[in-house]
Amino acid sequence: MLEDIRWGLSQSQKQLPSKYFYDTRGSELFEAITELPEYYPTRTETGLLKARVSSWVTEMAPASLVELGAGSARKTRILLSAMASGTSERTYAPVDVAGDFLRMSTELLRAEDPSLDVRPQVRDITWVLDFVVDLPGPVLFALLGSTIGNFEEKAAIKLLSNVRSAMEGRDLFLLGADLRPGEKKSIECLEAAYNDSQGITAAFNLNMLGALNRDAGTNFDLAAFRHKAFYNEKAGRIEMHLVAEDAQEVRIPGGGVVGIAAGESIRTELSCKYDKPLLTRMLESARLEVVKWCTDEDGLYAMILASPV
Ligand code: AVJ
Repeated sequence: MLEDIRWGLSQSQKQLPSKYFYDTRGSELFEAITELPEYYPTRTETGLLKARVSSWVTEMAPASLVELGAGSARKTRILLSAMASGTSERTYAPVDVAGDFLRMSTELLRAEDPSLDVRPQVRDITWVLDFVVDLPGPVLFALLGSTIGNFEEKAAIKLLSNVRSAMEGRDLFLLGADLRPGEKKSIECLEAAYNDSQGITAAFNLNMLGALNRDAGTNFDLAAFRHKAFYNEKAGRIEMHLVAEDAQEVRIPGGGVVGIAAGESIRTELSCKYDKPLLTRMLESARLEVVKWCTDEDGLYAMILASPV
């Protein structure tokens, strides 16, 4: 963690890894974001899962579901019930860095359905998925919520390749991806999703500094930073920043003091947006092939099912 902070704050565009958003408070704030009127991705994806994807899953009849970045696993229930109509014994392996949150949702799922074999994996989703060898197949891998958007293209392809390496012939990969502005989707709609009127996204963004102060021993002054989020059209991504209102000095335990100038920002998140050619190309680079594709009627969001090449 200290190494990440030290490295990130020494870059010309200061940055911090977005995985540090998700302490318990951060995970709760993210849950609140998913229910905001401006934040369309969650409800759009949920709609697509129910209307389109569940029939794909039923057809495939997977025995196991590996969910990368499972969070509260709320949308997972749609996939699990689609699986149930195909097989009687189901295994669910949620993978997430947010350990407490993962344990909580695991308990809930076990209580709801004692026949479900839940095998939580507390780890970074970019790590090797070596636990998959023990799961009954076929395995459905899922990366929902446009979590892939947090990775720049090269890293995203690496993540996809990592999933691909864990896959066998009949396994499938389900990807949810937020789309770029287009004919029907405006930049305003996209930017509003990251600048909600209740300030929940701002609180989520600032919470990272609180988490770092507590867990890494830094001394960021939370009151001195302001939330900023905008669409970078050239790069095809939303960027979230924390802008220093005035000059700051931040102590990094064992790493000295870093100066932040008035008006300077720390980038806390990239949320990359896609279109079909881009996603197809990225999947192909990871030796995955698109077998199904769908979007909502407003062209906001896409779901893709891919198989190993
Ligand atoms: C969980 C990475 C998909 O990029 O939309 C929501 C995180 N950040 N609001 C996203 C997020 C600000 C979210 N992802």
